[in-house]
Amino acid sequence: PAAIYLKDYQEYPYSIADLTMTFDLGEEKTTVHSVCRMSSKSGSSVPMMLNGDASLELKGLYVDGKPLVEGVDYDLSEKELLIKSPPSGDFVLGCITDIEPQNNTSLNGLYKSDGNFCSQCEAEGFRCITYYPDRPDVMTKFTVKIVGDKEKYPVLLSNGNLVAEGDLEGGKHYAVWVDPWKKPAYLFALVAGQYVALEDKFTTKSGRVVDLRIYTAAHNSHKTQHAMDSLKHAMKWDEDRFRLEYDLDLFNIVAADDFNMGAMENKSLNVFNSRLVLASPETATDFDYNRIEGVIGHEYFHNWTGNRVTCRDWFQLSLKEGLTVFRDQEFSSFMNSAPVKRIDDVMIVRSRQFAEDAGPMAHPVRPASYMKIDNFYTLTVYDKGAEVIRMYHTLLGEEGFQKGIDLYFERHDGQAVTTDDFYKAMEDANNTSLGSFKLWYSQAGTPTLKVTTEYNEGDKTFTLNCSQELPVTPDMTQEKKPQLIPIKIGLVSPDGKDLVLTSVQDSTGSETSIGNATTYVLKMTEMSQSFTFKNVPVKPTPSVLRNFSAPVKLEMEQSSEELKFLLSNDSDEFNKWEAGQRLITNLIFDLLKSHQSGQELQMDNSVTEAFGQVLTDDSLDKEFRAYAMELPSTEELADKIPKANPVDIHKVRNFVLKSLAAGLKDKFLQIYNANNVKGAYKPDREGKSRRSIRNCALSYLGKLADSDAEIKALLNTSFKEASNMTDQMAALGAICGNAGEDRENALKSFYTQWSNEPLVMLKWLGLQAGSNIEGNLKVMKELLEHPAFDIKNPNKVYSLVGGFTRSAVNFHAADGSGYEFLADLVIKLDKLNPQVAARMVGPFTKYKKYDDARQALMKAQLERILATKPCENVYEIVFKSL
Ligand code: BAL
Ligand code: ZN
Repeated sequence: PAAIYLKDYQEYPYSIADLTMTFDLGEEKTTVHSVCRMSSKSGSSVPMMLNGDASLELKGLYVDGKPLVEGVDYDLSEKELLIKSPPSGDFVLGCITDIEPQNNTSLNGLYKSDGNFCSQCEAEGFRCITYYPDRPDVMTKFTVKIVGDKEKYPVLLSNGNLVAEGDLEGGKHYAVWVDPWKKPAYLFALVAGQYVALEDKFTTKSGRVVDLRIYTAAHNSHKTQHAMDSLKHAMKWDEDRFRLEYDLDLFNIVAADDFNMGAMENKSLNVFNSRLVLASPETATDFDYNRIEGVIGHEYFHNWTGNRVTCRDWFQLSLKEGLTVFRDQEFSSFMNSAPVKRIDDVMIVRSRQFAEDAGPMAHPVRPASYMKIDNFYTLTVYDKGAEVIRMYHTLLGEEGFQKGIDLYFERHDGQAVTTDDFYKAMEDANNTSLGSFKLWYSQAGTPTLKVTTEYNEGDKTFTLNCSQELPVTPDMTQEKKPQLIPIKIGLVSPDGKDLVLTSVQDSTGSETSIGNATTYVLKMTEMSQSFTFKNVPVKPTPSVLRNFSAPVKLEMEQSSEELKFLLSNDSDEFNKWEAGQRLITNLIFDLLKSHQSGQELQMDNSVTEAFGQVLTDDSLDKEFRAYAMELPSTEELADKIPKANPVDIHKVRNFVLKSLAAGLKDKFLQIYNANNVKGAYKPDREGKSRRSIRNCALSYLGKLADSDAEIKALLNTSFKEASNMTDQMAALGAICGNAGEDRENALKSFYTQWSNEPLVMLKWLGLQAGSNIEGNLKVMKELLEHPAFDIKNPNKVYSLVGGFTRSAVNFHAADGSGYEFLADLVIKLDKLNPQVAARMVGPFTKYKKYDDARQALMKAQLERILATKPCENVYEIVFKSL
């Protein structure tokens, strides 16, 4: 496949006044008749290219009622249809295609899930339905008529408003939907099948009454209340924080069991992967409840950031995704603990996005080229993109940021635009120049920010010497320019309080008066730059990059004493947590050296003591304390060192976990007991915080179960008595850390209890797949054949196969058996579902991070996959990796 380049963008030469589609849904074939009223933008006839997948069967093509002849009027190839000389004025283009949704295992375009029809068109699924200019800058008003069997498909849904419905001969019925808002094809949706709806209403601040409906299969109808509550909270929050109101009288959500993505923001008809919409206390964890709230918000927020203003081309994907992720993060922070949410988001960026940025698929937030856009729904476009939006916010403040947002909508409502347009709106609204900030969009790779500090006792000044290093990435050979990095900083005095900052001078000589704040944002614009704070009465401990003010790797020497000091005193909760992370990371790397040189491991008791203090500090939120006790993942640790041996890292990390568990056993027991409250489950903050620290304690205690009968008994009781899925999974996870009879029994009993709940089975599969018990590959092979697994269902693949790749011990087994297992599955998936197969190749792309032996083994599997001539999605990733 050939690469597509941003620099080659050209406007589509035709505009479409409206599109009328009729879907005749059938069991053998579905017929799609589309009629576009079109006109040439230039007033002259130029060839017209329509996208169309090879799976389409073209049954008719006509212009102004006159059939077109292949070879004469148009040429048809694998991926496109070219009409050679369309009329130069207004005309009507009609197209009839037959498709087979029932055989569509790619879940792209129109397909069937659990007997129902369902669609997914982002990014390029519409071309699997009909021939059409399937690109986001071609926008039009859709009218959709759906005809189907009334008994099999009683519910017929599409975008916009239902304007007509009725019965037809032969047991059929129809519905006609009109969407008054123009939209690109990727936002089209169609759903037809057997559903029941939870109904509610929301009145917008200007008085519009919106009907809200969440559709599910009847047996899941009791699991939609949380999604409905989340939707209403999101609608209200968007009005309060962004002043954005919903613009139709109807908002529908449908849950689909087979879905490649998490969810999709089709105009007024969001389709959700059922795992991100269905929840009950018995079957969903606090984590699930939070995810559902965040994703419901995310898709709803797209109505403005994505639908009302969309992307000009797919290179601009982060225009809508980065911004909408930022919005959903802010929503979740508002609904829950803001510091914990920030920590959560940073953990994802650091453990996964940084790795992507350092690998063969590294690309800027606005990529310059791609082969398959499906491969660019990445952590970089989404999560680094959200960090870029957050930096605007940090630099401009809430008020300045909102002014920029207002101007963006004022200028671009109803348009398909670029990240440059967004940038310009932010600058213009604030009457400022953001200079080299724009480079965050076009330069890939994670900058390293190096900081050294000096305190001058005589002058009472404190200086930070900063330098940034921008790594070479495969996408860009020329030297990178310095990016504007906002560095949020505080100086903590020896008494633990933040010092008041009065003024700062940077190395270019300019001095800024700060006005007595205790936190300040330095704007670093050069490769090297120093900043000197004046009137600093005592030598402070610097707290740098507060709230993770830029997505960079901070390199700054701070002693264990300084880190312990920040862990107990930093007023910035993110940096308080961060101090603990740095402290424990340093310890793990010291121990790793000992381990690799054959020495016995020895825990640093002062670290245990420092963690014990945070754990028991009642002035802190319980959930925050649980997060502070969490160690950096093996993945994140591996990312920090060259030629990493993941199995060694896992062993050392596990040693530290066990040592903390042993050293703090009494405290963990006391916390577990104090928070082991019986009573009805509520997904509120108080309940979530309590369960969070209870289950953190349980998880640590689980590390002692193999040698402590009392703890073993506690785990089993905890599992048996659990009255909600959060506690049940926590107990099962703790029990499953150790091989043996208890583990076997608990897994069996869990399966018996939940085998009829596919979403709970995902947890059962994922837990076993991620196990670090040696030799678990045998279990994986059995699970592949287990009735709870189905290779055609993306969720099951993500749980089982994705889960396995997170097992340091088994995926990275020294004999390469884990790698071979993954490659076998990728080859199988490649024939069924290219998008899912491409996601599963991901772990191989990081092979250069590992030791030589593992590199060779992983590379051999990549070569093996390539030799099977995989689909374009898989090909792009494998080819770029090699
Ligand atoms: N637009 C694809 C799914 C999402 O990011 O909302
Ligand atoms: Zn999105």
